[in-house]
Amino acid sequence: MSPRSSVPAKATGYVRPVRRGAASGKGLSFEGSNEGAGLSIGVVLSRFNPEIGERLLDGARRALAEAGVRPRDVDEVRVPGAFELPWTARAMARSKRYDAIVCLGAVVRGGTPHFDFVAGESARGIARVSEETGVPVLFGVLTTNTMEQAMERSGGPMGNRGADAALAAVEMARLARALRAEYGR
Ligand code: INI
Repeated sequence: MSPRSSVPAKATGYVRPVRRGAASGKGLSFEGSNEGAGLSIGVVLSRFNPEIGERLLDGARRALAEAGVRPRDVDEVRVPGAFELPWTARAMARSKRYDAIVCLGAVVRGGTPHFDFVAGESARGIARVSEETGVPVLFGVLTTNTMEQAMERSGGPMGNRGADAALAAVEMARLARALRAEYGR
């Protein structure tokens, strides 16, 4: 038996979906992979803070391509702000066209409580859509105190959260397929 792997999916090298154990259901182990070929991915981008959003989108596109997702299998939708991400992700999830959906945006704290409402509702709404529709919906929304922090996390020294969310979408899409194959819909 091959050793149990806890290695997360990475952009380099593919981690195959694993299913181990007896048909009795005991000892089964599942993990997604970063094999994007054949997956259909939806991307929703908040246009607010566009300079950050475009960097997140670039990262997501690149990560999906590196994972083997064909550009023609990636649909992109742009919305005014992060508050509109859940509604749009729900519409896309209900279409049943996508294995996973990636939400991208940047909510940067200003001097008012507006930040908390937008960031909180966006995060809660995205989680709810994922739970209710059964389609993995990934949270690639930066919530930062400053624009500088957002720049650092959108292709700067702290990486690119758009790319991270896209890669997580591929992994979750693969996991969802593996779990459906095992448990049914
Ligand atoms: N939307 C964002 O995506 N990021 C923000 O930082 C932001 N701020 O700070 O206000 C923001 N607001 C707009 C909001 O998402 C809605 O588009 C708007 O309230 C209309 O519903």
